[in-house]
Amino acid sequence: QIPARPAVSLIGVPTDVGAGRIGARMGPSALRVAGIVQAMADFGIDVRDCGDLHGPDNPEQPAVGGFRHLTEVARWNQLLHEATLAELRAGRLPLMLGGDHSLAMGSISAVARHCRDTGRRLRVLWLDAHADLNTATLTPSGNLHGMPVACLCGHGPAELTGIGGHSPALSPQDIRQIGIRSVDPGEKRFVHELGIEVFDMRFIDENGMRHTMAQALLGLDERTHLHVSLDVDFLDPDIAPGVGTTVRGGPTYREAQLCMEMIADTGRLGSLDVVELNPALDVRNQTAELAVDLIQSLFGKSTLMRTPEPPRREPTG
Ligand code: 6HN
Ligand code: MN
Ligand code: MN
Ligand code: MN
Repeated sequence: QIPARPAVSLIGVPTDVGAGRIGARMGPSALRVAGIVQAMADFGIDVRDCGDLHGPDNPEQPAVGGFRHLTEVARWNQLLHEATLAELRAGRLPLMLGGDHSLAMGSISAVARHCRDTGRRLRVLWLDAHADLNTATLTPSGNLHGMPVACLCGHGPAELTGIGGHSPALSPQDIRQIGIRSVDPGEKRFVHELGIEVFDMRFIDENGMRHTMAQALLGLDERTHLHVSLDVDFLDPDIAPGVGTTVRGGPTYREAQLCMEMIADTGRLGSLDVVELNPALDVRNQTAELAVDLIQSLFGKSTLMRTPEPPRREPTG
């Protein structure tokens, strides 16, 4: 079965108001410089670049009440929620060019809303070194890019949990986290309490990426909308240095490719965040280029003929 190719809309979200260090605001540009538009168009995807959203600047202030830049993060996410929803309603697959990972609150709340409106089931694959499940009391940093999963599950300030008018946007059961290897002490307890299914690096080491992805993708059907939230720090820092929060011991290039290919094979990909790329920390844009390479696999690029064109002939004899 060859999955159909959806039309894709790129939404640039040039912000780092949720991050601990600045630079991810340049992520959308670096991905465009790495050729993301052409890379998708080259193998037959109808791709449209919607340009960048325009939100508040980074005030670079300390945390207040456990959060840094709450007002700014909320504003960016309102804008992104509307932009994501508009593309979904137009029948297109939104691809968020981040930007720090706090933007997943806006994108995923819109995806969840669209799923409710259209009777679809949602599955979120959270590819990350971190669980991003902190709250105001658990966070060691106040940085909101460490909190999107908590906010989406209804644990956070109303400005963030209520984006799109429905809280919680997401049930912990809809989430699978893959590649996790850095979780703060209080956050660890909260992962357990919410019962989120986590495939951490030890699980991947012991079982391999193939078995890991088979487990994470269990139970999808034709009504499932699959959202992938790809934090670039998921990848091993040896291959992806252009990130603010690198953690050693991540998936290798081959493991990451297999992960993307197995997602592509489901044919259920409906939306995607690519976040936390920080070009100021990158080396000759290699992390952006790697991200584009992996995105191609996620959209069905494969070494052999698994793509719709040229038309396949039935084997004879
Ligand atoms: N990310 N757990 C740390 C914190 O500050 O909450 C790091 C979070 C990183 C978030 O990479 O998207
Ligand atoms: Mn502009
Ligand atoms: Mn991370
Ligand atoms: Mn993250």
